[in-house]
Amino acid sequence: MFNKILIANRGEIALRIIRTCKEMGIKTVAVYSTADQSSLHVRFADEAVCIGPPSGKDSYLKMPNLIAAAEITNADAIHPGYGFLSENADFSRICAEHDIKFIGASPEMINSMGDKASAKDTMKAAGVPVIPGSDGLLESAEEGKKLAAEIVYPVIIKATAGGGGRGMRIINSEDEFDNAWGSAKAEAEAAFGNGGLYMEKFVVEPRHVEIQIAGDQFGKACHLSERDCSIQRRHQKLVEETPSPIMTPELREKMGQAAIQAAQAIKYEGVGTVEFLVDKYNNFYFMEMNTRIQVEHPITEEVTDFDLIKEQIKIAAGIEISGKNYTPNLYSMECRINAEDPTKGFRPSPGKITNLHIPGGHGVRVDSHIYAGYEIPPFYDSMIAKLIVTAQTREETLVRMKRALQEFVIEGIKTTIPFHIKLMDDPEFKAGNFTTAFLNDFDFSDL
Ligand code: MV4
Repeated sequence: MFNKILIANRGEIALRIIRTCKEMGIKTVAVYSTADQSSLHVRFADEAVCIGPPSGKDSYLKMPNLIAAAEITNADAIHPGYGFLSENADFSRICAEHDIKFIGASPEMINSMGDKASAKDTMKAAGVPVIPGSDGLLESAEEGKKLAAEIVYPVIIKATAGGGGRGMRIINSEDEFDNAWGSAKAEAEAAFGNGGLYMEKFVVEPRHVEIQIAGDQFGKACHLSERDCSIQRRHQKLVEETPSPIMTPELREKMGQAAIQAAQAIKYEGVGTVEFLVDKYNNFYFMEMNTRIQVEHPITEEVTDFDLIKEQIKIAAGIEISGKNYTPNLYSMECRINAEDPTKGFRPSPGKITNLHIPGGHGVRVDSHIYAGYEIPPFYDSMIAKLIVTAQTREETLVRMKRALQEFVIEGIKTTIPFHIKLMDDPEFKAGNFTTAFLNDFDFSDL
């Protein structure tokens, strides 16, 4: 087992990792930018190293500083959390070259899933359902138009280096094609330095359902059931829940097996997530695979009683997993509390938290790094807390979530709490009746 883990991250996830390390008897090193000097991850780690100025690219993304911090503190592993360098193949390789275990995917695994068109080819070859479309990249707009006529509009073109919706265009008819092609290509070139595009049939109003998987160094893989992440705004998830309201034992068995096939096709080691789009007939299709711990992992922990960070560390240390698949018999939901003003287009609202009350009680978990008097810096992600509620049924979960949201007091800044309170009363949401398009016509003005 590792002796000391350096956590190459900040905020709630850095704290989350420190907590598990403490329970496992592993020493911890925090790294921090000058903007995070008074953060809780710095206080709760055994050691802390300042790695640079506020900007992420000069601190949490600065590989030489992170490696130097690990070397001077004698850390034998690095946990990257999510975001930052968690899916950076170069960083994974550089850690290995310095004899530091990267608690995450190998450079090969990251690369094989990072190029979306080739990831899709790999999955198709492994027997995982994929959305009908181009075989790999499109050579030209002409080729695209020919294919679109065959697969029938609407179609979607996506950047192979993309993710989070960038370099993506929905095309409803041939007369829109050339414009969409040109702007998607330019956007992909600018954002990723890679203008490669591929095409798919556009699935109208899908659900986003992802399967949590784990694979070990012995070729064993299992799934830990699903999370429904359809409640998103501009590709930012706001609420996640498990089980998915659309799930049945049969569908879970099929999606779970597909996710395990996906993991085994790339000999996946570690915990990961296979994302699927699900259409209104419950057909499901591979979308992307994430080779990191995700923000929404706690809801899976709540219903399976696994500590997913502990599983990551154990797998990285070469310990075998049980290999058992999980069917939950509890409900869990997460609301992301962001320092944003939902009535002003979710614009960031950094600043000082002047007064704070964190909710508690049965079935309530809050993963957060905030405290009364904490100053939220403007340089990073605006998520400041995850409110995770667990109960025996979805109905009880919604009631408990609303109660916990009403108990949550964060003064001095704007947050997404009023949005979540309104959502818990929405009849369609309460009925489990929603797709990724749900928030497109949600009224955020009266919160
Ligand atoms: C799609 C799609 C419909 N049809 N692909 C959005 C981000 C990127 N990861 C893939 N995305 C989508 N791909 C086909 N063929 C709809 C989306 C999509 C979406 C997917 C998941 C969650 C929210 C979304 C919001 C808008 C569009």
